[in-house]
This record gives sequence, C-alpha cells and structure tokens, in this order.
Amino acid sequence: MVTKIIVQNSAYGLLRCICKTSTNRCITSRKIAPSLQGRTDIHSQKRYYTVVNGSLSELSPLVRSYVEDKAQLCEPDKVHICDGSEAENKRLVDTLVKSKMLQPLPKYENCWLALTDPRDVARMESKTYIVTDDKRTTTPTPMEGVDGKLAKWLAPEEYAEKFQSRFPGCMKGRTMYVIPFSMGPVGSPLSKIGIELTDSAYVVASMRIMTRIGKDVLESLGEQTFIKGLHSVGRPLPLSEELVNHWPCNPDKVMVAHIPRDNEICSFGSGYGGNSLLGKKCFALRLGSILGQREGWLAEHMLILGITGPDGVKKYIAAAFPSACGKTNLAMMTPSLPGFKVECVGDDIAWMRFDSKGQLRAINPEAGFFGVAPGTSMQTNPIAMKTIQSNTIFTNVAKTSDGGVYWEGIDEDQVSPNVTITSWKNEENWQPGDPKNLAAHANSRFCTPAKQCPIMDPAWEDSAGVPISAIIFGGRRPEGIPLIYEAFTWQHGVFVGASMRSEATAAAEHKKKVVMHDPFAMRPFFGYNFGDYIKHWLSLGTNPSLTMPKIFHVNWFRKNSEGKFMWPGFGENVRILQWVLERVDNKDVARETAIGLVPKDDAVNTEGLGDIDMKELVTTTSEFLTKECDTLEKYFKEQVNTDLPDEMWKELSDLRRRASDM
Ligand code: SAT
Ligand code: MN
Repeated sequence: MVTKIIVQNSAYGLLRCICKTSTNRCITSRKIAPSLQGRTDIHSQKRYYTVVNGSLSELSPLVRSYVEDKAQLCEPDKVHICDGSEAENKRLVDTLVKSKMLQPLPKYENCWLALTDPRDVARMESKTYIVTDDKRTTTPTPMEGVDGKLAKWLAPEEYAEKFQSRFPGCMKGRTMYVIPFSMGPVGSPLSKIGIELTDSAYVVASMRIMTRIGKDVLESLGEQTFIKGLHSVGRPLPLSEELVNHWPCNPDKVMVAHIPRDNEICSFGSGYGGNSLLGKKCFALRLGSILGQREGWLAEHMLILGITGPDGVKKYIAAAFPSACGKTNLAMMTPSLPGFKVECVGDDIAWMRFDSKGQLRAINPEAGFFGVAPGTSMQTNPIAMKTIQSNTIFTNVAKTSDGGVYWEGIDEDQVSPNVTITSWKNEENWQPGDPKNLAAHANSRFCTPAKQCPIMDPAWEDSAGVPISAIIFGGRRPEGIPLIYEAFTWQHGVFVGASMRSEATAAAEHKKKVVMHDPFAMRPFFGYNFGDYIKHWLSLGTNPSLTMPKIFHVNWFRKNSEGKFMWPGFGENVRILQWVLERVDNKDVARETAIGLVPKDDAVNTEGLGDIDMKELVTTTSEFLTKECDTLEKYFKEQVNTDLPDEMWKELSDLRRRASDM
C-alpha cells in the first residue's frame, strides 16, 4: 500500500513524486499536478524489475536513488549493475552475438564487428543540446537573422517536454545497465566519476574499453556526487517496427541533452559513438569544459604525445584537430627521422591544469581509442594496426570471408588472397571501384584498449599528468595556410585557436566537403558560451605565475595546383615536431611573417624527402590572408558578436594590417 506521496519541484519543472510504501520506495520524475501532493493513490500499479547483477544495496544512497529513479521512469525488466569483470564482459558479448548486434572476427583474438542501422552512423550535432536557464551562458547571441552554430541551447521547458515524450517506459522489456565509470585513472585527484545508465549492451562493452568501469570505481566514489548519464536506444520491447540490421535506435527522436545544473546527460535514440558513450564528448568535453571554466582548468579536444629527440630529452605536446583529421595517427606516429621516439598519452581528449609551480599538466581521461578505421594501415599507422589485433570492437567496417576486417586504405597485403569482402551494408562479394559504394563507412571505427598500444607513454596513467611544452592547433586546409607557424604570443595563439577552420569530415552528419569554422576543434563540443571560453583561455595568459606553453598551427593537408598533397604527412611530420621542439627551446630557427613565425629557410630537415617545396609550404599571400580576415570577421560578427573579447578584435585587425603590409 502506498503510504505517502511527496511532490517536489525537481529539475526544470518536472514535478517529482516520492511514493513510500511500507516495504518499498519509488521515486519518479513525471509530470503530476501539485494538487496531488499528499495523495496516496496515483500509483495504482507498482512496477517491478529484477536486479540481475550486483545489488542495489551495494550502491551509495546517491547512486541508488539515481538508479531507482530512472528505473522507475524507464521501466526496464532488469537492472544489471556492472562490476567490470571479464566474466561479465563475456556474458554481455554472448548476449550481443545472440541478438546479432555483434559478429565474431575469428581472424583476431576477441575481436567483434558491429554493423549499425545506416541511419545511426555518426554524432548528431543538430540534436545535441545544452540546457540552461539563460541562453547566453551556453551560446553567444548571434547577429540578428543568423542561426547560431556554437553550442545548441535548449530552454528548460522545451527540454522537459522532449524528455517526457521520450524516456518514460523507453526501456520496457530491456535491461538497464548501471555503468560506474572513471574518466582518468581510478582514484587520481584529476579524475572524475560518472554513472551511465543504458539499455545497450554494446554501450557497456564499448564503455568498458573507453573508460575504467566497475566495482573499484564505486569504491573510489564513496558517498560523493557524480556525473549522471542516462542513455536509451529508444526501442522498448516488444518492437513496434522491425529493427534495421538488428541495431536498435530511434533516429527520428534522437536527443543528446546536457544539463549542467544537474551535472547530467540524457541521450536518446542513438547507439553510436559520441551520442551514446557518454564519458567521451558529452562528459569529458561538454560538461568537462564547464567544470574547467568553473574550477580553473581546460577540457580540450586534443591528443597528447611525448616526443624524445636524439639528445634524449623528452617533451610533451598537446594538439587539437577536428574529428577525423588524423589525431590518432599523430598521437601514435612512427617518426621517420632516426633518433626520434614518439609515445602516446592520448588521441582525443586532454584535461589540463597548471600545477603549483605554474607548469601546465595534462591527463588523458580516456582508457581506449575510438579511432577512424578507413585510412588506417601499416603505412599510415602501424602502431594502431598492432593495437587492434585483439579485444577490439569494430563498427561499420567491412569483413573478409576469413573473419578479418577490411576498409578503404587498409594494406591490401594484410588481406589474404582469395577472400571475399562483405561491405558494412552487408553486400556480399563487394567489389571496389564505386566511390559511392564504400566497403566501410567513412566514419567506421575501432574501439580498442589504450593499454594494448605498444607505444603508450610510461606516464600515461600518471595521476599528476604530463608536463605540456607546446600546444598545436590544426585543420584540413587545402589552400593558403602554411604547413607550420608559431603564434607570436599567448594572446595571438588564442586567436589562432579561435580562427581554426577545417574541411568537414565524416565524424558528424555533415554532407559536403566545405571548409568549416571549428574554433579550437571544439565547435561541436563547447559546453558554454564560446566568448567566455576565449576569455577563460586569455585569463590564463595574464597570470604571471604560470609558464605558458608556446602555441603553433599546422596544416598537413595543403594541396598544390594539381590537387596533390604537398607534404607527405604521417611519420614525416616528426620533421615539423622537431622544429616545434627547437622553438620551445627558443632556438633561432624562425622568421617573422604576417601570419606568424615560420621556419627559416632550411630550418626544417627535408633530407631524403625528394621534391618538397618547403618555401611554398610555409608561404601565404596577402590576398589569401586578407580574404581569410574577411571570412573570420564575418564569422566572429555573425556568430560571436558582442561576446567576442576585444583582444580577439585587436588580433584580427593586427593580422589584417600585417597582411596588407606584405
Ligand atoms: O563519435 S565520436 O564523437 O566519439 C568521434 C569523434 O567525433 O571524434
Ligand atoms: Mn574526437
């Protein structure tokens, strides 16, 4: 018998009723009228779910009430509290194989292939929201008549409506998995803990690779608060419509919402990547950037690598590139120059903080790589190829008839002769040749444990983080932008970050290959107003007790008039990193140009590269730069408007002046 109902005002207008029975307690966040307060009959039916792994009593009161609250709302049949064990993973994989969401890849050890519904293949930026009371906290006010592109704000009331039309009953017939996960090494003072609730076993298996999950995370959490993540594929059972490719998702109702006030993420309708592995972009970048602003640190879309030169000195570099621009390849680079060694700390996200001595230090909050498969080969990234030989989940790649994987750009000699290829769209005996009919989806991925990477840096899990000497920004720029340049000052470097543009990639739902603005490679990942984000970066540079790393910009993707890449890239990029390291040591190897400091003639070692026009590679023209300034001015005016700090307007006019003086 229900003995008591309390109606509370919960997040954003959802009225919460807490019903107490003599034996049980349920909390639901559903819309009920305040007049119901005190009534005992609104829950005519109690709902039951079975806890099939772990027990609610092992959870702290905060975690337990979150789990119970959401289970009551989503109505799963079962609740499974993840312990992170091997045995648990094996059971989950078995379930996934039975439901045909995973296929074994017997050519390798413990590797699996997932093929999604073709409507669920990338992040859905247009359905990704930040929910705050005041729109301006989240996004700059664009110029009148302009559609703001920097973080998508959603009003709390609208969010409540969207939430209510999606989540109640969304897990019927399914299991709700409770994933305690740590971003960063368990127990490190720089790490943060989240609890993701999901009805997708694929998400559990992937989160197990990408983060640290399980019992010890709960122990480390103790009674403290945590980031809350609720994820549903949005396909309760029995199904009202058949699944496509056995992959449950609800493309028409995708919503990826971040609610900073509640430290919460609610994601619906997609099972893929950044939409569903909530520790990654949602937590580590969007909510992370907000926490960073609040607490004086930086959550950035950056790889972290350690590089040791022939002199034996090791330095660490953080580098920001938009999704699918080769961050993973750079982070795992095999240097072509003798005497150099690159070690990997992370390939996608950096959490960075100045220590008490004023040194910037970075950790990789993740534990795995969710890397783009196409283009990965023994030529381009042998280290990644070695990493993915075991314990890896591949998504939307093609498979070979001998149980291996296949994608565009994979080494043909890795593929055994006489095998046939089945494309990611299940087309048997797939044949190459039609650029519209790829074997693997352009955003197909490998999800693989970082600890398997043969060149992980010995300090990659160091809880103090690694010291950062240089920050590199970069993008795909077919024209005009030099292969490498250095910013004159920290403030100029912030401007360089804010001015980043890059050709669109397949990591999100964009269709065309246009050059898009992607400031700091964070455009899809800002958790708060980009103007305030710039101010946060600038404020660090005005603190005299901090040692600021030098800032650089690279462009590996410049093309000549015949449309051919002018720079070989990959392992040869070490030649550019060598110059960066020399500049970090203040060596006299740079000359001033309008855009920034570029290598002096012969300062970059091009020995053995053959026909490389280094002069042309670091040249830009007055005409190009002036046009770039026009584009930036338009962008800043339209998108950031009055929220753009004055320092950025000054940098822009300085650049314009330098360009016209050329
Ligand atoms: O799908 S993800 O967002 O995780 C990958 C990416 O965009 O980098
Ligand atoms: Mn990324």
